[in-house]
Amino acid sequence: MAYRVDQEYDYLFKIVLIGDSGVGKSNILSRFTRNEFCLESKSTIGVEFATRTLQVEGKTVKAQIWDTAGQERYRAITSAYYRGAVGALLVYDITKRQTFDNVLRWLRELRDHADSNIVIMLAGNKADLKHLRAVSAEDAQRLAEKESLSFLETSALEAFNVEKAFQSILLDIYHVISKKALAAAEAASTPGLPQGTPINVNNFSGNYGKKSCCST
Ligand SMILES: Nc1nc2c(ncn2[C@@H]2O[C@H](COP(=O)(O)OP(=O)(O)O)[C@@H](O)[C@H]2O)c(=O)[nH]1
Ligand SMILES: [Mg+2]
Repeated sequence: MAYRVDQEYDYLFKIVLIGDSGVGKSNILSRFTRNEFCLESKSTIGVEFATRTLQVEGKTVKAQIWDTAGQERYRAITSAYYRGAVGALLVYDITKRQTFDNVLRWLRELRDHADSNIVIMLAGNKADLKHLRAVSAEDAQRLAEKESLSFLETSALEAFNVEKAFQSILLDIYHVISKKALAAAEAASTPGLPQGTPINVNNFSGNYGKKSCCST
């Protein structure tokens, strides 16, 4: 979803949160949109999405961030969740190796269901739990480079890099959108079709209905 409207905001961008259950997706969302954190483990905070409006390169951008209601536990995220998404924050827990190993599965899911131009950021959450670290930042960085993702470690608890992660996704989306808009404007300003060599149609008059290449 990347509508351009006139009043409260210039752009509305849909971003989806994905990753294994328990990695901190709902708390990343509540930290970013309400500056709240909840230590209790709740499977869902009960919102479908939350929004926050901010400035990106002088434009007012409304980020509409979608959270799973715990469906990731049953591998039952529907394609509606991904529909129209222009960005994704793929979260794992730096203290749980399995959640990092599953990143590739989540990428496959994104490639199957989301737009091919979607901007993806990998986030290693719970960076405050350094003594329990099970995934090095180097391993994650290497994976991110291989898969062409951006990467940050975050802590929803300490409000570390959460803002930066979303700012970075929104900026990348904005660049993708403006590049597309520019290409469309250029195409629209080019009058007619590209010039070619004139051909004399009479030379082809006997060829209608005939195959132009070798079979039979
Ligand atoms: N230490 C720490 N705990 C976190 C952090 N983010 C989330 N949690 C905790 O991890 C658990 C799961 O978080 P939640 O947001 O529900 O994860 P979700 O299933 O991915 O939505 C909760 O107990 C949170 O309090 C973090 O950055 N640091
Ligand atoms: Mg959740």
